[in-house]
Amino acid sequence: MRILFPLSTIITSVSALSLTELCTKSNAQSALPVAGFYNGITVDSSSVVATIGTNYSIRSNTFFPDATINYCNISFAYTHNGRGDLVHVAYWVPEPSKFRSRFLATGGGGLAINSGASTVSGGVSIGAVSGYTDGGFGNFNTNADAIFLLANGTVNWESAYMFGYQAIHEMTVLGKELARNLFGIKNGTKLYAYYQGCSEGGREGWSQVQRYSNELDGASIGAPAFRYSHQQIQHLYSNVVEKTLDYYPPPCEMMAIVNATIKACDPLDGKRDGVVARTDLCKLHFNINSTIGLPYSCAAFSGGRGFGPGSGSPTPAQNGTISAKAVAVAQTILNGIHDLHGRQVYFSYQPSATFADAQTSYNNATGQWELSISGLGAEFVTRYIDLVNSSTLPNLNGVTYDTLKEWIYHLWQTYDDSFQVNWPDLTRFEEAGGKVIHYHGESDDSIPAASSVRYWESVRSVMYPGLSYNDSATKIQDFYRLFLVPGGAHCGANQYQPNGAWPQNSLTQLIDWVEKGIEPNLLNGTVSMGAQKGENQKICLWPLRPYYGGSNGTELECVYDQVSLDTWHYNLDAWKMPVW
Ligand SMILES: *[C@@H]1O[C@H](CO)[C@@H](O)[C@H](O)[C@H]1NC(C)=O
Ligand SMILES: *[C@@H]1O[C@H](CO)[C@@H](O)[C@H](O)[C@H]1NC(C)=O
Ligand SMILES: *[C@@H]1O[C@H](CO)[C@@H](O)[C@H](O)[C@H]1NC(C)=O
Ligand SMILES: *[C@@H]1O[C@H](CO)[C@@H](O)[C@H](O)[C@H]1NC(C)=O
Ligand SMILES: *[C@@H]1O[C@H](CO)[C@@H](O)[C@H](O)[C@H]1NC(C)=O
Ligand SMILES: *[C@@H]1O[C@H](CO)[C@@H](O)[C@H](O)[C@H]1NC(C)=O
Ligand SMILES: *[C@@H]1O[C@H](CO)[C@@H](O)[C@H](O)[C@H]1NC(C)=O
Ligand SMILES: *[C@@H]1O[C@H](CO)[C@@H](O)[C@H](O)[C@H]1NC(C)=O
Ligand SMILES: *[C@@H]1O[C@H](CO)[C@@H](O)[C@H](O)[C@H]1NC(C)=O
Ligand SMILES: *[C@@H]1O[C@H](CO)[C@@H](O)[C@H](O)[C@H]1NC(C)=O
Ligand SMILES: *[C@@H]1O[C@H](CO)[C@@H](O)[C@H](O)[C@H]1NC(C)=O
Ligand SMILES: *[C@@H]1O[C@H](CO)[C@@H](O)[C@H](O)[C@H]1NC(C)=O
Ligand SMILES: [Ca+2]
Repeated sequence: MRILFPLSTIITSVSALSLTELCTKSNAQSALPVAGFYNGITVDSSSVVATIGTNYSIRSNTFFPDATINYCNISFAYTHNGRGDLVHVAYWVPEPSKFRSRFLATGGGGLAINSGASTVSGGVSIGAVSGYTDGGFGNFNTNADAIFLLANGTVNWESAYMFGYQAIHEMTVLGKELARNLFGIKNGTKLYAYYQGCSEGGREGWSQVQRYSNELDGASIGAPAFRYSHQQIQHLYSNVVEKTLDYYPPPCEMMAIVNATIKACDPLDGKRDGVVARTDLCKLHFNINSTIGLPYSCAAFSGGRGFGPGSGSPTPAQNGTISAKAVAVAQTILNGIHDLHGRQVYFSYQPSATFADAQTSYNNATGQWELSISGLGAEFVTRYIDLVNSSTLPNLNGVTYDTLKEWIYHLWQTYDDSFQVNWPDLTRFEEAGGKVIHYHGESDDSIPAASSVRYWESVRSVMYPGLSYNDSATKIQDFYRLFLVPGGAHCGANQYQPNGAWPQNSLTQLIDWVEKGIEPNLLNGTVSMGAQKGENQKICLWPLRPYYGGSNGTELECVYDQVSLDTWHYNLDAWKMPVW
């Protein structure tokens, strides 16, 4: 263990404090950032609340190993001078004896700006003061969309920028200072600062890395929703395909296509384990038409997702054989959005991902499956383009593939400097010594895995224009490493490929990289479900791809495969602007 504060008697006394002694309102108040610390922000010291939590149990958390922790939750409110708003932040502080001179910033998911206890608890388990924010949206449970409009037609821009990047930044800068003051960290003593988040939380992480070169020493970022405008409208594409092809597949039929895809593509990676570790080889060698005519069958569920138990409305038993129409829907979805001139607008999920966006709904009166418009996509048309207080689209009448392109363009231009977070030049962050571990489930059905590949590729080509592909791919690994997780779903392990490992302790690997210089050449994954639960598997560093060789297919090789790599790169020729 590192000796953190060998010279300071003050600090020795802080380390010797019990949690009870540390966790008082007055102690927390005296550790607040002083007036003027953050230009434009005034902290309300009377708002401080300090509460002890004991024996908090972290179990089956996607991003942190099991642990039991004690903490002090210190929260307070601040205002932006001249704005009259109120922003709440909360920090979980470890027991003084377990503090490792670390700070962890956390973000949210979906339209939430925080994940509450589920991520700050993990931060405490690695000895970090761990913070989250309410963005000034009212309270910790208010989502960003709830306050996005002041009235129909009037955007609350202050909150849009808070959600975009500002709130996480402020929470982090204030929290680092709180941690320094609480533990008496002197100028010159290192307080390591990290970020951890996935999906929207991943977008928020990149928003910090791209803008603030000295804020973080490292970020562990999963499946970021950072190419926001493209990403959100992409959720509507599957529905527009169904409408255009006039076929609304029973969900069981689409799931059967996915199952057949997984079965056929599983062995292409050299190991028959139910995991499609090489969706690129699947793209190259599997003809989805071969699923036409296969039988499918799903039982009725009183609350189902159409293809199995879930929380949806009742679904009937579904039986049949996979139709050419369903396969056409599936193939068109996998091809990605093209405009009416055939030019590519965006890309899609990898084969083996479920067709979550294509979910239809059952009409019990007619006995038909009908269009069910993706709630993830619809709100970006109503609230963020039309600026009306609604999260649902009544129908897709008149909507074509060109309409999707127009919607993306509108969102892109309107929110390029707030929600869209794909700035490709990370030179300042690199020069400041920052590190990023970026991972993405290869079978993600909500954010295409190719989205992360495209950004890594953008950073590589923008930052090292003079170097060859291989040289720049080597250079970028000095500070930014991408890993595709075989079989992984959206920000978690995949119940349809249960033998795939998930990198639950990627934050620990990031810390080892930052603090000890141990480079993550492989990400460390653990199987979290099924018969192989607990098994350890390594995950290859992009652009190398996994292949299981050896006499028995158990030896992981990370191989360079140009033909496979080419399938991940798209010419988005529908746009005149570069899409980073
Ligand atoms: C926490 O767990 C420990 C060990 O099991 C136990 O001794 C202690 O009483 C528990 N504390 C509380 C407040 O439950
Ligand atoms: C931390 O404390 C604040 C103030 O009491 C409370 O609003 C918040 O819910 C607490 N956070 C967690 C994750 O328990
Ligand atoms: C939007 O509608 C919700 C109820 O659905 C309401 O609580 C909220 O105040 C409305 N917001 C605006 C700006 O009209
Ligand atoms: C703390 O360190 C910074 C940067 O090294 C320096 O600019 C500043 O003057 C120092 N402050 C004090 C109080 O020593
Ligand atoms: C797909 O495979 C899963 C097992 O991974 C199974 O539970 C499910 O019933 C299958 N669904 C269909 C429609 O074949
Ligand atoms: C699949 O079948 C459709 C319809 O017959 C055809 O247009 C398409 O080219 C086929 N795809 C492949 C890859 O064979
Ligand atoms: C459809 O409606 C009938 C009659 O109300 C009911 O018995 C049946 O359970 C419903 N089925 C589904 C799938 O909702
Ligand atoms: C659908 O398949 C299930 C399971 O094999 C069976 O129990 C059910 O009777 C079938 N329903 C129809 C309408 O064929
Ligand atoms: C705002 O727009 C929503 C959605 O169109 C509508 O339901 C609501 O009535 C409008 N509110 C006002 C005050 O016009
Ligand atoms: C790039 O490196 C890989 C091995 O990592 C090698 O197979 C490939 O030939 C190299 N490409 C070029 C153009 O040198
Ligand atoms: C890798 O994960 C396993 C759990 O599967 C854990 O025991 C081990 O310490 C981890 N190794 C590293 C380097 O993080
Ligand atoms: C299978 O591969 C593993 C890992 O390389 C090796 O340890 C083991 O001896 C191999 N088993 C057989 C039967 O070849
Ligand atoms: Ca496999």
